[in-house]
Parts: sequence; structure tokens; C-alpha cells
Amino acid sequence: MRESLDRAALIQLAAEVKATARALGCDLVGITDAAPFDEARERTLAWLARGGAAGMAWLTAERVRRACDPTALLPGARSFIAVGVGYRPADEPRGAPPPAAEEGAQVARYARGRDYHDVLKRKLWALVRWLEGRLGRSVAARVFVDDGPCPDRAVAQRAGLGFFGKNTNLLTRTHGSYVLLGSVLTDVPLPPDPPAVGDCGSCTRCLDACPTGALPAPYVVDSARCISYLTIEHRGLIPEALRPLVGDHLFGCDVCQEVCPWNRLAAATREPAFASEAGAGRALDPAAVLAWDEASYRQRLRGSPLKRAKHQGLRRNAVVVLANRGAVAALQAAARDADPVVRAQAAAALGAAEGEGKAEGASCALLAPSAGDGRKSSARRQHGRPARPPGTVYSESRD
Ligand code: B12
Ligand code: SF4
Ligand code: SF4
Repeated sequence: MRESLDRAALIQLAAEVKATARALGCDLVGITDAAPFDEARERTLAWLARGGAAGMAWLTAERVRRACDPTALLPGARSFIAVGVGYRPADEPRGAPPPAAEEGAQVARYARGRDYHDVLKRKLWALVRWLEGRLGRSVAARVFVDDGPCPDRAVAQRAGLGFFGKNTNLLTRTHGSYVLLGSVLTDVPLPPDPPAVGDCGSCTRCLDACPTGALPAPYVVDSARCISYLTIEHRGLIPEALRPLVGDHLFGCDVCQEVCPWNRLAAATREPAFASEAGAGRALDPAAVLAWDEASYRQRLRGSPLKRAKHQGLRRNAVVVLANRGAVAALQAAARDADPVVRAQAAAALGAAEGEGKAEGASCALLAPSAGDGRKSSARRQHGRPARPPGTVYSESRD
């Protein structure tokens, strides 16, 4: 039997839920109801219809419709408890530049420590257990952190955590966009918070800075061009037209967040599991990554989100970085690798170099300036212009 708490008791319960979530290490907590997310559904369906999801075949229209209807996810659902955990690295001052090439190839900030899915889910299940203890009954609940059918950003916005930035990330007043999101959907009718309001005003820094032109319009990501997609989700070859624009990014990309004025104010993470020492760190030597066999990859990346790219994908990314650094000898060796994708990515880079070299009368265009010395500005000049990559589709199911 469900308890019937009056409004005052529910307000008190919501305050205790928030205090408990904060004590569990959540920096931001808010509550929203279980009404459908109509605007998120329509925007996401339109984005899917335009091919915005590229090769993420698991992101289907059917999944989006279900995700945006909370009572389809949990019969009897009444409210979401939305949380955000800040991840701006504590070992970097605000606005610090990305790691220099000598330090290694770049790892996106969210992925430097331990896998945030595990970290946030542990906190959220602990919150569910606390709620059950507090109410003295079992609670119907589902926990969502990224990989579930749930519009994480729309839930967080409606629960008051932050507003949508033009780079599509949720911007919060305390942690900027460097915040990872999760939620508990439950049958407890907690009183909702007001949705967050705010906007980017006339700023377009992220659109202007994106190295590949993957933000063709405010609030729209073209995944097929996005370095985050290409280095994490995409399987197979990174299209040769985009390869130089990937620059020194080994895993993920933060450029559209680095330039965001809201991140100048972002508080540093207080989550020990997100510290660089807890995981892969800020940067990895691309030659070492290329040399990893399956066993060393597993051992080095235990509990790390970098495993999302898989052994093959990370080694392919290492080839791309080495190509962009002009490491011809490493590419020549990689062109004889046992892995067909690694081999083909290296051969494509060497082939492109030879082609460009012929056109320019040089012996090898890979000896041209490396990433970080002006390549980004040339990429910016090309913003929105390079040809779309071929629509290679590789499917992979998520939860
Ligand atoms: C697929 C996916 C990707 C794809 C597509 C990205 C995208 N922008 O859609 C790729 C692989 C490219 C990607 C990249 C990244 N991702 Co990602 N990704 C997801 C995932 C799994 C689904 C997102 C999705 O459905 N996209 C489709 C779009 C159309 O929908 P949406 O972003 O969910 O929400 C839109 C609607 O809600 C809509 N909307 C609804 N109402 C309204 C009202 C108004 C007025 C407006 C303007 C908009 C609006 O606007 C939102 C933004 O476009 C979510 C987790 C999840 N389950 O939600 C994480 C998630 C969005 N990713 C996350 C992160 C951290 C990243 C990266 C920063 C990682 C990195 N450093 O490399 C990059 C950022 C790239 C970027 N600029 O977006 C975080 C974002 C946290 C935050 N603060 O926003 C999430 C929420 C995971 C999590 N639980 O923390 N990601
Ligand atoms: S700046 Fe990077 S993460 Fe942002 S949209 Fe462009 S390629 Fe994707
Ligand atoms: S860089 Fe500017 S436009 Fe982009 S998300 Fe930040 S405030 Fe908005």
C-alpha cells in the first residue's frame, strides 16, 4: 500500500532527498514531474530524420518516443530526481589550455578518471535505498545515466539544473557545462522544482570554434562531423576529409566547452573518482596506445570510459593523431598492422599524404605543420565546408 503524505510532508521529503543526494556527492539536485518531454521528443525526432545521429543505430525513433514518455519507462512514475556531478578537473586551473603534444594526445575531461556511469549509478541507487528506508516501503524506481532510454538533458533542464547552450550541452550556473547528468525515475510524487531559465544571448563562440563544423546551427550537433562521435562511437575508418581536423584528440573533444564563457566560472570537481590519477589521465602517448595489445588495453583501462571506443577504435584514433603529427615511420609500421581498421587508417593517411605531396611537389605532406600550430585555424576557415563523410553505419546497441 502506498503512503499518503500531505503536501507539507512531501515538501519536507523533497528537502531531505536533496540533502541526501548532496551528501552522496551530487553537486546539483532538482526534481521534476513525470509528464512527457514533448519538445525534446520533437527536436530529437527531427534531428534523427536529418541524419544527426550518424552511425549510432541504437538511437532510434522508437527509443526516443519511449524515452520521452516517463510512464512508458516506469508504470506509475510520478517524479524524476535529477542530479549533476561536476567534472572540471581539479588539477587544471580554469581556462587551462589542452595538454601540449609532448604530454600526449588529448583525453576529454569527462573521461580522465573512472567511468561516470558507474560513479553516478552507485550514488543514485544509494539514494533509492535511502528513500526506501525513509518511507519504510519498497519504491518503484529506475536509474538513468547516459546509457538508458532517457533524455538526460531535458530532464535536468526541467528539474532546474541548467539551460540548453548552443553547443547543446546543459549549462549550469555553478559548474558550467562540465557536469555529468543522471536521474532516478520513481513512483514517489515529489513536488517539482521550477525549470531552469537562461540562454546564450548573442554568443556564438562554440559554433565558431568547432574544428570540424559539427555545430551547423545553434542547438544542433551533426554527429557525423563531431570529433566526440568520431573518436568514441564511430566504428571503422575515420573519413579522410575529417582526419586532419581531428587534430590531437585521442578520445572525445572539449573544444566547444573550452571556449564557453560559462566554463570560466565552473567549480572544480569534488569527486575523487574523476581525478586524472583514478583513470587514463589528461593525455596518453599515441605511440604507446598503438602498441597496446588486447591484454594491456584491458589492464590499462580497467574502469575507464575510454573502453567505449574499444581496443580497435582507440588504436585507430592513435593512428589518426600520429598522422596529424606527421609521424611517417609509425604510420608505415601501422600500415602493416594485423588489425584491418588500423592498417587501413594508416594506409589512407599515407595515401593522402602521397597525393597531396604529388600535388604540392613535396615528398610527403605528412611532414606539413602538425596539430596545434595553426591547423585549428585552418579548420575554422573551413567551418561547415568540408564534404560530409560517407555514411558508414556501424550499429551497437545500448541499454
Ligand atoms: C548521443 C549522445 C552524444 C552524441 C550526440 C550529441 C548530441 N548533442 O546530441 C555525441 C557522440 C556526438 C555526443 C558527444 C558528447 N557528449 Co554525449 N550524449 C549522448 C546521449 C547518449 C544522447 C543524447 C541525445 O539523445 N541527443 C539527441 C539530441 C537532439 O537530444 P538531447 O541532446 O538529449 O537533448 C536536446 C533536447 O532536449 C533539446 N531541447 C528540449 N527542449 C528544448 C528547449 C529549448 C528551448 C532548446 C533550445 C532545446 C530543447 O535540446 C537538447 C540539446 O539539443 C546523452 C545521454 C542521454 N541519454 O541523454 C549524452 C550526453 C548528452 N553527452 C554528454 C557529454 C558529456 C558529451 C561530450 C561533452 C563528451 C566529450 N567531451 O567528448 C560530447 C559533447 C558534444 C556536443 N557538443 O554535444 C553529457 C552532457 C552533459 C551536459 N552537461 O550536457 C550527456 C547528457 C551524458 C550524461 N548523462 O551526462 N553525445
Ligand atoms: S567542438 Fe568538438 S565536441 Fe563540440 S561539436 Fe565540435 S567536434 Fe563535437
Ligand atoms: S560558447 Fe556561447 S553560445 Fe556556446 S554554449 Fe557557451 S554561451 Fe552558449
